[in-house]
Amino acid sequence: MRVRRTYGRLYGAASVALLVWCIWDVMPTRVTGLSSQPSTSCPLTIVSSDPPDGFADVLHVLDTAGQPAGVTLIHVEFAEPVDMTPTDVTVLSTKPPPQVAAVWGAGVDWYVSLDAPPQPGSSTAVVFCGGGVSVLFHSRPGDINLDGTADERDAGALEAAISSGQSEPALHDFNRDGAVNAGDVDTWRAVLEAGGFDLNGYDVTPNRVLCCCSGGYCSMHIGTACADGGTEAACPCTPNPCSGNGNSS
Ligand SMILES: [Ca+2]
Ligand SMILES: [Ca+2]
Repeated sequence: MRVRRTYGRLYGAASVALLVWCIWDVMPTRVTGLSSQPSTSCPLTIVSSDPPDGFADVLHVLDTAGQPAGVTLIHVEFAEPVDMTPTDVTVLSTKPPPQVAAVWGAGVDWYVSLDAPPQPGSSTAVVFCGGGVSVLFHSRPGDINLDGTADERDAGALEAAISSGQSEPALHDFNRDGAVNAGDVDTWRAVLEAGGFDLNGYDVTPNRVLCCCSGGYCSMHIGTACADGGTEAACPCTPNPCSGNGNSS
């Protein structure tokens, strides 16, 4: 991932020293998604994303053709133009994660496509800069009112959204057919009766991207705490925040 810099014009003979500085500084800044690699700190800031950070996908896990459905395309707007490749992007999930299928874009606008939707009930993060910045989203099928349980209250919330004219396809098009109507309630009930919801007890909010120190090395996790005795460190993992903190090997 290389951060582009823009420089102003150089003025007069006294600019020689400034020119030398510019040539030095225009060298690409390498910031990778790999943990524990010597690098600079993360220079990126995410201005916005689609889905937005924290988004919960509550729709059916299958599309109208019966194929797995969910978030497979993430658009990120950075504050500063960058260049990147798929190796600069990491996907973390609380269940076996999808893989990065492609990364494309230019300037501040970049897209990441996944090879499959995140698994139902999982929380997933698309991570840049070794954990420095990320977009976190959740799969919570059926939990229309986002209270952590799929039950009759969700059918009521869906019906209320439709009857009030307050429905939004991203939040209420449960059967993913492009329209929000009674068919979504029918599909929701059919899935419930078939025992298709398996997310009771999941919470939408607590998972986050963690940078964890173990044996002097930093690795990224998603969850509520570091696993396997690791201790939480400040993200990103590059440069390694774990050396010299008592965990160094
Ligand atoms: Ca609910
Ligand atoms: Ca629909």
